[in-house]
Amino acid sequence: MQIKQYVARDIQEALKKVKEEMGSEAIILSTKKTKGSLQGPGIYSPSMIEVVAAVDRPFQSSSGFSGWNSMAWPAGAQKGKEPGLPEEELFIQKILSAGLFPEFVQGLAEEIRSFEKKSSTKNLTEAYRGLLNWRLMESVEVPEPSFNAPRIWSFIGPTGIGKTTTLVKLAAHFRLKVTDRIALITTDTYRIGAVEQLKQYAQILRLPLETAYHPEELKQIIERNRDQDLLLIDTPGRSPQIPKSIEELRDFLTVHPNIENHLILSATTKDSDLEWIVDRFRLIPISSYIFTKIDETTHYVPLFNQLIRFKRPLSYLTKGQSVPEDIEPATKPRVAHMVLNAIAWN
Ligand SMILES: Nc1nc2c(ncn2[C@@H]2O[C@H](COP(=O)(O)OP(=O)(O)O)[C@@H](O)[C@H]2O)c(=O)[nH]1
Ligand SMILES: [Mg+2]
Repeated sequence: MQIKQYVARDIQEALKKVKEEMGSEAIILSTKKTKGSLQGPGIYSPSMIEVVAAVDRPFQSSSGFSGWNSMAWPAGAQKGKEPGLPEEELFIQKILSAGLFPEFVQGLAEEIRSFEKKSSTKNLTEAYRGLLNWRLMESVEVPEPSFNAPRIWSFIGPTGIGKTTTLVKLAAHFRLKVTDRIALITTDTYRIGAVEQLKQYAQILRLPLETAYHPEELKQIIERNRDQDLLLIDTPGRSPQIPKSIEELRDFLTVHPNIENHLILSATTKDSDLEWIVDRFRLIPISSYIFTKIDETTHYVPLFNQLIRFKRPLSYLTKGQSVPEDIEPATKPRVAHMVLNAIAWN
């Protein structure tokens, strides 16, 4: 087994170095954050991340076998005690390869390494999985169940991710179960047929639909409908590539202080794009996330990572095209279960 210590500005950069030099089968033995310090007048050395990684074969190191931290060497993996890696390291390796947000894994790895092994703990992996489940649940925020009228909800995100369908599912749900004082509003006047699509649903649900072409019009519509319990605002898909289009949307959605903007993320969106979408849409005040199309994949880790990167409650999950049934309120156990099931345990 070969071991090496890597020092980098952040965990992503450290893991990239490990992967480049040791390959993707490398395992992380320890991670540590060093404190930033003042090195002299005006010279500040920022805090760094130290990662000690190991791989079960020789590798070509560009900088040699530089001072690794002997404290990081897990007992069961010491020379002469090979071949098996300790159960905790195997577990950590699995959650790392699942792509969970590095800072989340880092905290969990520290906890797992210091996990007190009691004689009553028969199955360590199960115990670690329980701990992971617990930490996943803790990381997910869900909205408080309250219905203080009037609620004004908007649905925002790129095109084709399920904004209109989600709005209609919620309109139908609340219309059937809670109140008929609901009004639909659309600002999606860009796409041919978008208003028509919503008009048909509004007719079926016997709900009023109003169209706002300008922010000022939206403000007036909201004022006019202040006696309703729920106002649902559909918006056009905005491209994260065109910041101006998101700014235009912000002009609409800041006309009233009570508008709660739901950022919709689709489970079918590529990992790197999700990150970028969230970063761009943060220009608008986001109250909560909604995850759509969870029926089309089981690759949920990237979605979960967004909950950790930009902390906001997750309000709903949608799981198909049927209105109104393919929607459910998000719960902590449900999300933890989705992520646990998305990890390749074997
Ligand atoms: N499989 C699946 N399809 C969905 C879901 N939500 C929406 N869709 C479909 O995705 C497509 C785009 O939906 P739409 O609501 O028009 O997206 P918008 O452009 O964001 O308003 C439609 O064909 C919907 O039926 C979902 O949860 N699962
Ligand atoms: Mg739409």
